[in-house]
Amino acid sequence: MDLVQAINTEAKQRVQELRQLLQKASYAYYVLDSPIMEDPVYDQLYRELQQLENQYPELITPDSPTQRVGEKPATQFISVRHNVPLYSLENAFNIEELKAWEGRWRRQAPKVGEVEYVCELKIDGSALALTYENGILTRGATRGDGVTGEDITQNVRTIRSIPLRLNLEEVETLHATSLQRIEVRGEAFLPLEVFKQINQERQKAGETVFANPRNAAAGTLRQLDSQIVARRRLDFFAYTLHIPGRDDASIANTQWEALELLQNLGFRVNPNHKLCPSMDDVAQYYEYWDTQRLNLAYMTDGVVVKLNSFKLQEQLGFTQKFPRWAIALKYAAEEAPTRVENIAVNVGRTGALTPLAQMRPVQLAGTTVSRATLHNADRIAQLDIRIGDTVIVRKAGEIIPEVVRVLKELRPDNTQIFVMPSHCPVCGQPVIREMGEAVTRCVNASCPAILKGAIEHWVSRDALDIRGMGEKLVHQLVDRRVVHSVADLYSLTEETLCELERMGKKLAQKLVEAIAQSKNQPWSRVLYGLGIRHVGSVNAQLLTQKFPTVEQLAQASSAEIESVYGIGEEIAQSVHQWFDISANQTLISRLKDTGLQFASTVEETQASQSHQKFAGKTFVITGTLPTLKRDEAKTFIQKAGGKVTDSVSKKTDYLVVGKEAGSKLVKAQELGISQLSEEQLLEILEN
Ligand code: 1X8
Repeated sequence: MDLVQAINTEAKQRVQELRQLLQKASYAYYVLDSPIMEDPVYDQLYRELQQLENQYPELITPDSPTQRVGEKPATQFISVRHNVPLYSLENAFNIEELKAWEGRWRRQAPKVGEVEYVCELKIDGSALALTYENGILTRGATRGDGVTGEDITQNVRTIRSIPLRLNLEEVETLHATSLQRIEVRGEAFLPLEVFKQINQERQKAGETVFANPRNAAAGTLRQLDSQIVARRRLDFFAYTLHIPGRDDASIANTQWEALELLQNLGFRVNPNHKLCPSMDDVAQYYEYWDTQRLNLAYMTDGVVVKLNSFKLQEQLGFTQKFPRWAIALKYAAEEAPTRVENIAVNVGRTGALTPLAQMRPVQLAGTTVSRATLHNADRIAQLDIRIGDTVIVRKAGEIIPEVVRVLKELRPDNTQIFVMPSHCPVCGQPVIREMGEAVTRCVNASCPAILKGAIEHWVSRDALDIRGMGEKLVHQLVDRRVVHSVADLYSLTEETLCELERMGKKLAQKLVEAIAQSKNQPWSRVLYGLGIRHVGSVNAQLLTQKFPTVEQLAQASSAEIESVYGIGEEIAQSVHQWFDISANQTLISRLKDTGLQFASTVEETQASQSHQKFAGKTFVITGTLPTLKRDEAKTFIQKAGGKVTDSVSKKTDYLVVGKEAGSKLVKAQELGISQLSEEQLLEILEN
């Protein structure tokens, strides 16, 4: 062997070694979510591999970690035919429809007795078909119309949780079979955080925003430049395994086994799948995830229910469009089209003018929606919404409905463009819009709209909780000029109230009593009730814990306020400025004279402290906890006032450790950070 050959052999060995190391590290990080290597170490090994490959280009293989990001953007995508079509799923929207589906498949397979179902979360992303030959990723294609899709292999390679090389040896040995060619299907998706970030960037750049994570994922996958795709941090959950030309089920007999196999091959499989021996279990899973899905880092719009047995799946087969052995059990639609009939302008308690779309009523997430906020003039211009347009409205979780986009293709000729008024629609005074601000405001301190809003907020449930003081009553009090400030509520008499519409002696008496009762509400509620910008009820509690009297808070500097755990600069400034305004000082002094609470009692201070067991403490969670999901543990800690971060540092107070903890545990040990088991964590919280 001559010298050149010897060097080559040495380089070849090192290249192989580096690839193995990098592949393991990447798998631990992206699939197992438990890193085994520090980032700088990974980067160094990666650079070493890159250098060797530059030097010996003949050593480059398609499964090398350096091949994840391609050099040249594609000019177009090539159409490819799927070996096995990618079917879509039939939808059911409730348990009755699910039971009807069971009835249908049972009629087709009358001899079948009890069965098992596998429930999986339906991911709001974009389906991919991946082909592996001899364990190497050779093709990644979009779903397309289900029969033909587009070859987007270059982009698929950038998804870190998709293995470029499968862990074949172990699986083949275990099953005594060879997997020359397999096809894996799954969902590529954008984590919600990435989705939001992309939209923020697009909005800043004046580009149109993606309506949902599915569109964003699909749009990203069809990017011609794979460098852009790599930056978008797509992720992937695998859910179907096909072995073309072999249906003897020798390697997996059930969907449950297939999911395990996919995991063993090196794929990320969504951990929330469940084996359900009855329809009741399926219903329970569906209900559980209806609320829990809101805590996930990605969007789900339903549950996929599949018959577990491959034999039964085969027996049932497919209709023209769908498999008969699976169904998507969807959660109530949160988006729907409707028509904008008018755009009104609402003036809130901060004086902000908010344009409101008045729409033809539609059913959304189980409620009727006829109004949606349009936020401000910029948003209207950006979406280009006109009166008469057909729009898509969305209602997500607790949030008020909003217009997501305009269906421009349905725009009639006679639409009207909306113009923000130059005068407050309530008090008639000129409005202002400050430089660099999106919001138009009425700045007339005695604007009835602002006063009404302030009083409604003051009497609301989380503030002073004055029962019986509804919107209509507040409006009358302001419109008849009986009340000019929240302080005036405390001099209302039964006689004055009795002069109002629909007010009897009994009701008036009750109201006066409720108003008097509110004087016993704690300082934190009073502070919240003042309606200072950015001071919600949680912030009010944080502030009153640190500043037990109004004097202490009023005299605090911005920096002192900001030093409260959980209070940021914007909030601190807003509070400081509020107390600087003389009209507000007068208000405080008048309210104090009525006997309202502007200081915490000793009991309150103690109670709030014992309530907030983890106040000021920072936690990191690592490994798999025995019973709690990570998000659940996180919520528990946050509710007790703690903060949960992703990486261990000197600032970490506790590491919550589960099974198969990786580098975080090592680092915590190095730094001497206290560890807690799930059991210990729960014990502290319960005591
Ligand atoms: C679509 C999806 C499936 C699954 C999850 N998310 C989806 N969007 C799953 O089976 N876990 S299956 C599927 C289809 O067959 N069209």
